[in-house]
Amino acid sequence: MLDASPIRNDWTREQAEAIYNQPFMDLLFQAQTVHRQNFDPNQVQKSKLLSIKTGGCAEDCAYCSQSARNGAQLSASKLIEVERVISQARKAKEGGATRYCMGAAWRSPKDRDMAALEAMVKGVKDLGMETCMTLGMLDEEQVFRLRDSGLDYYNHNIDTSERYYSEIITTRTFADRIDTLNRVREAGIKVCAGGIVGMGEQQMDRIDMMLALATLEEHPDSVPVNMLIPIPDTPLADVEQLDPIEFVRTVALARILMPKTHVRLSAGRTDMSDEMQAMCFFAGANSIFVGDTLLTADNPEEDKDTALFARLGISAMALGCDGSR
Ligand code: SAM
Ligand code: DTB
Ligand code: SF4
Repeated sequence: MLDASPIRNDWTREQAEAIYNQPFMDLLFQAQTVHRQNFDPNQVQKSKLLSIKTGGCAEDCAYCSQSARNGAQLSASKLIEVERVISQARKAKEGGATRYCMGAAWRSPKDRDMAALEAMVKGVKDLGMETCMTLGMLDEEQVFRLRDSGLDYYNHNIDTSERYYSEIITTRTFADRIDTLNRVREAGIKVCAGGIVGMGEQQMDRIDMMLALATLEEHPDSVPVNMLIPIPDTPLADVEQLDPIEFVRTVALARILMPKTHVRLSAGRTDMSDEMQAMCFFAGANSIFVGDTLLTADNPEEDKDTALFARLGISAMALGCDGSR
């Protein structure tokens, strides 16, 4: 087994492969050891998502219910009102969420939307919550405007390996994604970047995706690991289901390569047993999305997560306790 190591941005493919492919018990033990060196293993952070603009997206992401180019029958909405966002955020806070993530089905925001987006960030921040947005690609001015209105985190996923990227999305490149991530980080907004597994990729793609994140100039503050939710009428609707152990290996690799990062067990929990989720927490996941809807897809009901936390003796991470970086 490789030694638990300090923060490194120079991981090699060989090292990542060796970590990923070691016997499962050794991998879990290493991941849990790194986890305990950096976090309270019995605390999990709760974020809540809200879709502020749904459907009709110009991009062709093969997994997504919101692409206008996919066959999924989701009608396009307009950007929702600022007041509605703030009242939903208030409810999420009452339910124990500390971070509020607002997502829009855009390739990138239009300048005419910026004032409303800024007001959303300010309003949610005034509730005492951490703010996060995911709006697609951003130019420098948009990054500065969001930062100046108080945006704490920006979510922008690389989704898969550079090699597999063009099989999944053709309307933008892997490099476009990295450009936005660099702009966000350079402006001082914390980066949330992860991806999806179970899209028919090879093991090497899962390893390379985590390697790409772990060799960015700085590790992302949060890495969401999504299990594909197959959406009817999208190109990935019938993709073969991934072995769950491969998913856990991917979570463990994220934890070991990026010791101080919040690894979020994101989409796909509805189809995971309590035991599978417990294994992901043991492998170093320490954040989830709560509430019965993600952006458009189902997520476990609040009661189910409360029962899961009680079963496992897990408590919700308080605001500020996750600021370990
Ligand atoms: N349009 C923006 C963008 O793509 O950056 C923000 C919203 S987009 C829906 C946010 C992320 O959700 C995607 O990058 C992808 O990782 C994840 N996602 C979307 N559909 C998914 C699905 N069916 N299963 C798992 N994850 C999904
Ligand atoms: C992320 O990595 N997962 C979240 C969040 N970032 C925006 C989104 C999951 C979306 C799942 C499919 C849906 O709800 O449409
Ligand atoms: Fe649009 Fe984002 Fe869905 Fe891609 S993932 S189609 S960019 S909403």
